[in-house]
Amino acid sequence: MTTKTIRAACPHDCPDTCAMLVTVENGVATKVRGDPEHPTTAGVLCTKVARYTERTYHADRLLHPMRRVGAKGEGRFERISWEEALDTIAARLKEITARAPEAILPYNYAGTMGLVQGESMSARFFHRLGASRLDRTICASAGAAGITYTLGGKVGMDVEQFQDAQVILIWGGNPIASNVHFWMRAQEAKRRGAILVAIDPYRSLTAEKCQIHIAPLPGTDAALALAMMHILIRDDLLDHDYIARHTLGFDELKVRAMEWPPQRAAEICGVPVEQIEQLAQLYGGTARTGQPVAIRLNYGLQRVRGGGMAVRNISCLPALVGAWRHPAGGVQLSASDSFPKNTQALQRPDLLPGKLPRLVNMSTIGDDLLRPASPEFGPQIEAVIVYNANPVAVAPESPKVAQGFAREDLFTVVLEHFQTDTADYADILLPATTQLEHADVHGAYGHLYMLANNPAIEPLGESKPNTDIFRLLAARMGFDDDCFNETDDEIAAQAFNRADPRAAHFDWEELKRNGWRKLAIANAPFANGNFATPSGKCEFYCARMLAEGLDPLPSYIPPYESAASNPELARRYPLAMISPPARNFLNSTFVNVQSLRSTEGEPHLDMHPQDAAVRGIADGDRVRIHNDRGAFTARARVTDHARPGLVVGLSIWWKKLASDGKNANELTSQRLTDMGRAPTFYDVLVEVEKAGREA
Ligand SMILES: Nc1nc2c(c(=O)[nH]1)N[C@H]1C(S)=C(S)[C@@H](COP(=O)(O)OP(=O)(O)OC[C@H]3O[C@@H](n4cnc5c(=O)[nH]c(N)nc54)[C@H](O)[C@@H]3O)O[C@H]1N2
Ligand SMILES: Nc1nc2c(c(=O)[nH]1)N[C@H]1C(S)=C(S)[C@@H](COP(=O)(O)OP(=O)(O)OC[C@H]3O[C@@H](n4cnc5c(=O)[nH]c(N)nc54)[C@H](O)[C@@H]3O)O[C@H]1N2
Ligand code: SF4
Ligand SMILES: [Mo]
Repeated sequence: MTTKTIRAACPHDCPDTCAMLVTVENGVATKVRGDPEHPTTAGVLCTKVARYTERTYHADRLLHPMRRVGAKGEGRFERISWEEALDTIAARLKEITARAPEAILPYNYAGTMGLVQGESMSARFFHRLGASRLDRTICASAGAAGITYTLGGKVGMDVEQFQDAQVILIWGGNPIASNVHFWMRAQEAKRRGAILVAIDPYRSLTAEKCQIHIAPLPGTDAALALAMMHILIRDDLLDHDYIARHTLGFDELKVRAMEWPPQRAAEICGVPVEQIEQLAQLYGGTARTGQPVAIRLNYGLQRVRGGGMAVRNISCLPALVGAWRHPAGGVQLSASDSFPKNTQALQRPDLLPGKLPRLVNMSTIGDDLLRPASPEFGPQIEAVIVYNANPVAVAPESPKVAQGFAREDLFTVVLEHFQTDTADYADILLPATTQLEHADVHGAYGHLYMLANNPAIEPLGESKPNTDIFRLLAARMGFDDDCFNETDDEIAAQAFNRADPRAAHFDWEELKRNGWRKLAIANAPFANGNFATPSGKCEFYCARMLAEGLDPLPSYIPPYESAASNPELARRYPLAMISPPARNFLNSTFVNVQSLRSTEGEPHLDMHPQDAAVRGIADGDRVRIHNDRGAFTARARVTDHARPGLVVGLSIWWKKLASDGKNANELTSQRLTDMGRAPTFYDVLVEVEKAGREA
């Protein structure tokens, strides 16, 4: 028997991007484990990816190309050859391209975060084709815009410093479920005496384990941050020297913050005013004593109308108290802009035609698939090529998304591991390899290491890496540019820009051997300012925002759907619904892995005892959750983990694995955020009623 250990990287859309070791026995991957030597992974994988071999060798893996034989959405397919599949696709794309290349749309997100299988050959292909460009907004673009206006990019604290913080605000995130290697640091900080504060409308697994939990109504965090600024200024808990040297617009900010006495925010957020006072005193008072105060900001709070502004307001706080002076102080939302990715080499935007093709927002795919041709929109979408994504389950206002994909005249190709809700609508379904079967190179958004993923096993069945599939399609389309012949290895070797000092030591051969290498980035990156904003300062006042029609100062933008902002709607639908990640799923990935689905059980809806009582709902009842956009059913869990006025449906379920064939996105809306054109998944009003007799 031959046994070997392969260095790999977890491909999932998770901040932790773990370094993995794969045990391969006689060509079969038998075990994956976390690399004990990698500082952030520390030998630990989450429960989901510890089961990666179960997923890879799952009996339902797609192993050969297929053609749809049933109705769209029905999920009936028959096996065809690669030749036939590729010829069919190329013929259809050629025919459309001859008339209107923009009628073709790629649809992908972060099913894999790999820089090669994620978006390299595919981007080259669609650029060369002149297809519509996809605006990739479904997750993070509101917060990205907010933090970029303020700090200059998605940059901030290093996760490896958090254990030395004295106060950690865990704001809009549930790291026990979604960022466990940060949580390990936060727990260490707690052992060393730190106070952990969760700011989350829901008493999540994480909030339960923090000393302090503040539960604002969804979409109101910007007001909370403004009141914190008010108190910091009122009580002079400020670092005047840091403000004078490294920030822009403090005088204007002061005027704005004075409009936000804590009482005003308390009413908007639905929290006691004392909690806001306590929070600001803890944060500012601790910083005052010279100790590090840190904020782990996460994307949960920016899935609402004012999400970009909320992130911006919170990103201003560290500069006010001089927290950036310390390596364990500041804020981290995402580390992704710390990586000098060589997008030019990977994706070859120079292949785009002279006139830039239109942008189609992935967060409004429902409406856009149903839109006819028009001078504003351009041609109707005639073909969608889906890879690394499952829009029928994850995109907002799912009834419209499904209706769009059900269009008889739409040509849909899906590259997948499994027959997902989206795959059911494919005309041609292509089997893709998993991380164990292909090569890739990774950055991360929650740490500062570059990682290599070496293939551990041969592709299962006839599956192929995304790159191969697009190479083959490029050849059939007659694209003869050299870049379509590059191997995955050659692509990976160009992933990071070595002219940038942060990645000057990037060496693909070395990375493949050793698995991971940290970027060269100073601790306490903003101790002396040097923000990547136009002014080089933390911009409390942001001229670019004014130029783009936004308030240049921190402000509060209320949710679209709340009792305060839309009382008429709230009379019919009085409860706010959020649908954040379930611990055992990763977005909609892993929902079909039996052991993980069994742990989650079935779709649940957490609701407060008061809200349940007035509706005659008891714990364990089946309930129907509905609004004007749609309805789905779930099993009620009556619990004070949900604050009054809030219901929580942990997500993202495969629709077809729920008893009613639906999930929380039946009710979410396609309205977009204040900045970044992002979806508002957690800006939703609903009503809940007891469902009919047990199914
Ligand atoms: N296990 C698991 N891990 C994951 C994922 C997963 O699906 N499952 N998804 C991955 C992805 S794609 C991402 S983007 C990341 C981060 O994904 P996020 O969406 O940030 O998810 P969480 O970290 O779970 O944090 C969400 C928390 O924000 C809270 N929240 C909701 N609305 C508000 C609000 O208005 N204000 C505040 N303060 N809090 C609010 C929710 O109650 C929840 O506890 O996680 C990644 N990791
Ligand atoms: N209601 C609600 N909706 C949400 C959210 C929420 O919190 N609530 N969260 C939102 C967020 S933050 C995000 S990021 C999106 C995520 O949405 P998506 O990016 O669509 O994520 P997944 O649902 O995990 O689907 C990824 C798919 O890619 C496939 N895949 C993985 N690797 C490969 C590969 O190498 N090749 C190919 N061809 N396929 C591969 C997987 O099998 C999986 O089916 O969902 C959003 N939707
Ligand atoms: S999903 Fe996140 S925590 Fe789990 S193994 Fe992957 S990177 Fe690590
Ligand atoms: Mo995400």
